[in-house]
Amino acid sequence: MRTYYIAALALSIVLFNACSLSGQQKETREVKLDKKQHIAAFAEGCFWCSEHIFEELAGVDSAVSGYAGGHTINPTYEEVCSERTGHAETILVYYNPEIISYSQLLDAFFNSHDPTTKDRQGPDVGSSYRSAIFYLNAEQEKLALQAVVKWKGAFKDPIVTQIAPLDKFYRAEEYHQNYANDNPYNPYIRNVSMPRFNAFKQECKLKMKSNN
Ligand code: MHO
Repeated sequence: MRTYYIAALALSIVLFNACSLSGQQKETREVKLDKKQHIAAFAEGCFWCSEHIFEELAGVDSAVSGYAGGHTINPTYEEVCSERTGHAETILVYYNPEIISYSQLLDAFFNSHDPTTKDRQGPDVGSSYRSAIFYLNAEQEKLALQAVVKWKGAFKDPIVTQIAPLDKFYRAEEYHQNYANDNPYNPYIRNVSMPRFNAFKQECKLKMKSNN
């Protein structure tokens, strides 16, 4: 009886550990930031739009939609939309500095949204849609502050962009990745994202992938 009890206890410990481990692995969407890679993090409203815009720039290897700047762990899209987690819809931009510099990415950032509307971008309202530059190091912080000075004359109202260190970045759910390309007939993509994308392509002087 005693042997049976010990065996049952051992089995339940093994099962408990296996379950909690797989749960953790499945649930964590925090992106480990590789110091060897060149990465920028920007929030400028809906990430469906910003991911699409930045991926169009020559020198950008990829952009990932996710959440940054909040205070909860592993937020879901619904939690972020509730405006109770403090996160902003953010993209991580992986870029090649031999083709595009961080300063040029900052130019693309200020050229692709309205940084003067607090907690709002176009039709989307709430702090999850705020304008923010999440810097990864002191050099990026310095360049971001310089970019605000450079761009302030371009807008009628003061720039309200938050400039803060990137603490954690959580990858958004997979259906949010490449959303604009995968859902061209979605009314939001047609009526909000595409006009924003086309205006950016027209105004931005940087080299685009499709113009190569
Ligand atoms: N208001 C839009 C925003 C999408 S975006 C990913 C929507 O709910 O469809 O925040």
